[in-house]
Amino acid sequence: MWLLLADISPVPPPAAESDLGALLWGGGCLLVAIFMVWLVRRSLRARRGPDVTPPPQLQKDSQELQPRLEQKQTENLLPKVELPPSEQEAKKRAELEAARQKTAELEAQRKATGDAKLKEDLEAAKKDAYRAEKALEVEEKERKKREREEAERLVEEEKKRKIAELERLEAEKKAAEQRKVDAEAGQTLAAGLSKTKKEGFMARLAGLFGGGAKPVDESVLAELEEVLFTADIGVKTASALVEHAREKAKSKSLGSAELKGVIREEVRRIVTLSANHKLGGGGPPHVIMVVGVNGAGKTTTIGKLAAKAKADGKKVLLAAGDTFRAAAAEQLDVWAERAGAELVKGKEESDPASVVFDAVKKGVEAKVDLVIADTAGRLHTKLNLMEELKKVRRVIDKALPGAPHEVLLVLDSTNGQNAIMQARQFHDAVGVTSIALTKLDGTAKGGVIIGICDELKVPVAWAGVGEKVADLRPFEPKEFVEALFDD
Ligand SMILES: Nc1nc2c(ncn2[C@@H]2O[C@H](COP(=O)(O)OP(=O)(O)OP(=O)(O)O)[C@@H](O)[C@H]2O)c(=O)[nH]1
Ligand SMILES: [Mg+2]
Repeated sequence: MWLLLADISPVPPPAAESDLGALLWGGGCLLVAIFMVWLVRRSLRARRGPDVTPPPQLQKDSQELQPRLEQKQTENLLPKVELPPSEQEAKKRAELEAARQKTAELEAQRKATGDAKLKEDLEAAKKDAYRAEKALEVEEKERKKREREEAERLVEEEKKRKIAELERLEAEKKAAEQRKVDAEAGQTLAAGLSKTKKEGFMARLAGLFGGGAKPVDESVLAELEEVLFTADIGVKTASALVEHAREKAKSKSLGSAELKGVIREEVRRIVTLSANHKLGGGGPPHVIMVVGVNGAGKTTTIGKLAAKAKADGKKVLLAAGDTFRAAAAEQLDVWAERAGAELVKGKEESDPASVVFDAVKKGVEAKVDLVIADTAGRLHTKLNLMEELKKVRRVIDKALPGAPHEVLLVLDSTNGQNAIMQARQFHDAVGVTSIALTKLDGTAKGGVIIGICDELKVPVAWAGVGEKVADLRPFEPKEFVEALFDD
């Protein structure tokens, strides 16, 4: 150190022989050293920032305060619960009031009479009042504890409710996704029409169109007429198609392949009617009344539509308006459960109109998006089916003015031309707005679609191509024409 200071000191050390000078020089160096150490410590502290360590007593206080602070914070989050005082608390309060009253009376007596003997009684009464006060405090504390427990229980209950709600929403989302997957996994319209194409009139037309460049003369047109008249498209539509082909052949010479193009184009024009596949648009709720003869596939179609609407995230309610068969409501119940829809049903043989009325009312109240009403296909009383259906329609309008927004007629395509006849009857009675043609998968009579569209000008909205939920396809004219005419 000595050597170091000697090195850095700007003043050379005094001569060794001067003791006083050496002492002064040493002291000066020491002061410089102390000053430098102080400077270094100061700059270090400045870099570390101020020392904020609280004094020990303060530390202890804050440790004790922490849990109380946390408790206070949780208490602030708890709902306010006020319980009535227990019997015991009420008793203690009455005792305290009595003791206080007695004290006040004795004090007043003593003041008025100056009776020194009352002093002892007064002391005893004050003690009683003090004891009663303490006992009441214990009871009040108990009540506060119970209130806190109740508040905690309510919070816990709310938490559980929210978790259950989240789980329910999650399950519903999953079910909807599953339904969407199922809906997309069904048979295509082309697969459903394969019998019509391979075995029906289309197979015979294919033979006719396969003549290549051979000109379309009267014999070809006669053959076309014969095929179309025996197809299930109805006489009127068949005649119109032949007439159209004849006109075309007159104006310019046609080859067989061109004849196919002419018929294809005319069929496309006939079946292109605007249909609603949204299962919505009216209301809310959008109300669909489903009609059709027994066995046509009404209930099955309703189940499939409900599953579709649910997959689109809609809230759906089904009305079991076929009250004439106990099994009908049960069947719809199964479909409702499968689709995740609500069901309103009445007693067997109860008035179908009243069941449907209740269902529409309930749909409005419950703010559902879609109500689909099933109806009977046959009545085993003397009642007239069409009159009964008209009544149901009127009643729906009473329950929700402007409803039903759709009257969907379900037709069994295996009935061929009979289906066209049925369609006309239902249309006259209840004003059909769209058609679901079922069982296309099991028949070669798919051409009936052309006849229905042509004669009624009512769009075929849905095509049933199998029994599974997914086997109901929105009927697309372009897809239909391609399925029938394209190789
Ligand atoms: N293959 C096939 N079968 C179908 C289709 N649609 C319905 N079905 C079947 O047709 C039968 C009758 O269907 P339902 O839905 O009970 O007919 P409904 O019109 O309600 O009959 P009722 O209640 O008696 O008036 C059932 O066995 C269905 O599975 C379809 O598109 N393809
Ligand atoms: Mg049914």
